[in-house]
Amino acid sequence: MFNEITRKYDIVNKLVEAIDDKETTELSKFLGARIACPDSYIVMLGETSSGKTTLLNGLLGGNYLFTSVRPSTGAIVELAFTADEVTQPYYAINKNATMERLTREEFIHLSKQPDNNLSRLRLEAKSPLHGLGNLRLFDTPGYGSIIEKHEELLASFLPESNVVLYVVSYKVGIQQDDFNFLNYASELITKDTEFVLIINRTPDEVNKDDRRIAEITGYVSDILHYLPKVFLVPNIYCEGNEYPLPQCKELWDYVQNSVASEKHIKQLEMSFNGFVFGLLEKCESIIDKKILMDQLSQEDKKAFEIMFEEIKQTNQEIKELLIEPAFCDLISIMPSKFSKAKVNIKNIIDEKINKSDKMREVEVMTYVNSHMLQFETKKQVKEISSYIEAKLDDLDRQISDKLNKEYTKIEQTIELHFSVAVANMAKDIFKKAGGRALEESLLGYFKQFAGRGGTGIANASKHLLKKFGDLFGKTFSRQTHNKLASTLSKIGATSAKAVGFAVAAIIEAGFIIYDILTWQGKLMKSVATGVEKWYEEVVSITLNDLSELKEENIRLLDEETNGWIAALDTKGSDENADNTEELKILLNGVKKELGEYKYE
Ligand SMILES: Nc1nc2c(ncn2[C@@H]2O[C@H](COP(=O)(O)OP(=O)(O)OP(=O)(O)O)[C@@H](O)[C@H]2O)c(=O)[nH]1
Ligand SMILES: [Mg+2]
Repeated sequence: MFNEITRKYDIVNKLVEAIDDKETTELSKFLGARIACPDSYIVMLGETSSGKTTLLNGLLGGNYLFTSVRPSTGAIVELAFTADEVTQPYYAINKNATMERLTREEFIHLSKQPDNNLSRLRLEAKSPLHGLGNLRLFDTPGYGSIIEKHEELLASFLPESNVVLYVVSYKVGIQQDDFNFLNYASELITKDTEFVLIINRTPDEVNKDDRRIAEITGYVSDILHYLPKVFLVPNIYCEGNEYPLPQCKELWDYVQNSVASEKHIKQLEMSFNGFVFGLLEKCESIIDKKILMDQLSQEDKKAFEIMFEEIKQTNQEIKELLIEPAFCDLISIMPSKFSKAKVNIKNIIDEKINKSDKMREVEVMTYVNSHMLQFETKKQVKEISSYIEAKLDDLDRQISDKLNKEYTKIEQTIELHFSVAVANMAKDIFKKAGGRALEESLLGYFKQFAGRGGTGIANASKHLLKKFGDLFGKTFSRQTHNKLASTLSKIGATSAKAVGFAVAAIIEAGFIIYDILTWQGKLMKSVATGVEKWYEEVVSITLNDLSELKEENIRLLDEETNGWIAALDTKGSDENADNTEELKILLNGVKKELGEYKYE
C-alpha cells in the first residue's frame, strides 16, 4: 500500500541494523509493522437501547455480543478484526495495561458489569470488513454510563477516531441527553473524523422526507454545524421470539470506503514519512555522538560536566521562578473569574425572562433550556479560555527566553573551550538536541501504541501532525501549546456537560412552573440552581486541568534540558565500538538516497 514509504523505511532500517542500538531497533521494528499494517478506528455512540450492539452483531453475523431491552453494554468493547479465523476471541484489557484471556461467560458478564480493573473488553474476529490495515471498532455503553465511568477513555479516543457512528432510535428521536452528549462529543472529535448518523429501526414506509427524520437530522446538523452522512436502518420485526439480525450492507460498505479513503491514506502517508525521517534523525544523532566522543580528552569531558550543572541550575530556576508562580496565580484567580461569569449568565437570562410575555411560558422555557444556557455559558467559557491562553503564552515566552539565553551561553562555552573542529561538531549535536521533535514523536507514538495491552487508541497521522511545527525549531513552546489546546477544549466540553446538569435541574422544576403569576420567578430560580451546578463542575475541572498542565510543563522542561545533557553526555563513551567510520559512510549514503524531508 505504502510502496514509497516502505522503500524509504527499508533504507533507514539497514542503518538501524548496522548501529545495533537496542531502543532504536525496537522503534524501527514497531514502525515497520505499522507501515505494513496501520490501524483505523471506528467508534459507535448513542443512547442506551438505540441498538448499537445489535448492529454490530449483525455485522459479525451472530449474537456474539450481549443485547437487551434494558441498558446492556456496561463496558467499552473493542472488536479487533483479524485476517484469519480466531480460536480464542475473548479478552479483557485492564487498566494496568495487562491483557487477560476470558471465557465467553466471563466476557458477557464483564460486558454487563465491568469490574474496577477493566479498561475495556476485546473481541477478536475474522474480519467481515476490509479496509486499511487493522480495523478496530468500539462499542460503547449509553450516555449515563459512558459519562460517569468511561469519560477519560472516551476523551482519549474520540479525537483519534476515523469514523464515528452515531445511532439514534427513530421512535425515541433526539432527547435532551442526546443533545448534551452530542455537544460534548462534538467538542472532542476533529475535522478529520467522519461522522455518520444512523437512524435506527425506522418503520418500513418511512423515507428521507419524513418529518421525524428531518427533525433528527436537523438537530444533529445544528450541533455539528454541518450535515453528516445519514443512514436509515429499517426496523426488523420479530419472528417468534427471535428476529433476524440487521444486515446494513450499505452502511458497512460506506464505513469501509471511508476508512480506506484517499484522505485517510494521505494522512497516514504523511505521518509515516515523518516517522521514517525521525528514525533517520535518531540514527544520525547516535553516530554524531560516537564521532564526537572519539575525539574528546578527559579534560574536555570534565568541562562538559560543569556545563551540565549549569543547565540543571537553569532548569530549577525556570520551575521555581516562572512555572510555579504563573500557575499559582492562574489557579487562584479561576474561582472568581467563573463566579463573575456565573453572575453574567444569570443576569442575561433573567433579563430575558423578565421581559418575556407572561403568556408564553412554554416557549420561553424551551428557549432558555435549549439555547440560552448553552450559548451564554459557551461565551463566558470562551472569554476565560482566552484569558488562560494569554497568560500561558506569556509564560511560554519567558521560558523560551530563558532557555535561549542558556542555549547561547552553552554555545559560547563550547566555542571558548574546544578546538574549532570539536566545537562545531558539539554545537551541531547540541542544536539537534533542541529539535528532537521528530524523534520524540516517534517515541511517543511507540510508547502509546506498542505492546498488546497498550490502552491508547489513535491513528498515527494525528500524532505526527501535532508535532509538525516543531521539526526545525525549538520544541518547547509548541508542545505546551498542544497540551493547552486540549485542555481548553476539554474545559469547553466539560462546560457543555455541566450545562446538561443545569438543564436537568430546570426540567425537574418544570412541572411546577405552569402558573401565569409565578412561572417567571420559578424559572429564574431554577436557572440559578442550574448555573450554580455548572459553576461548581466547571471550576473543579478547570483547576484540575490547570494542575495537570503545570505538571506537563515541568515534564516538558525536564525532557528538554535532559535532552541537552544526554546529547553531550560522555558516560559510557570510553567503550565506544570502533565501527564509527563505517557508520558515517553508511549514514551519508542513506541521506543521499532518501533526499530532503518534505511535508507532503
Ligand atoms: N424487534 C427489534 N428489536 C430490536 C431491533 N434492533 C434492536 N432491537 C432490540 O433492542 C434492544 C436494545 O438493543 P441493543 O443493541 O442492546 O442496544 P444498545 O444501543 O447496544 O444499548 P446499550 O448497550 O444499553 O447502550 C435489544 O433488546 C435488541 O434486541 C430491531 O430492529 N427489531
Ligand atoms: Mg449495547
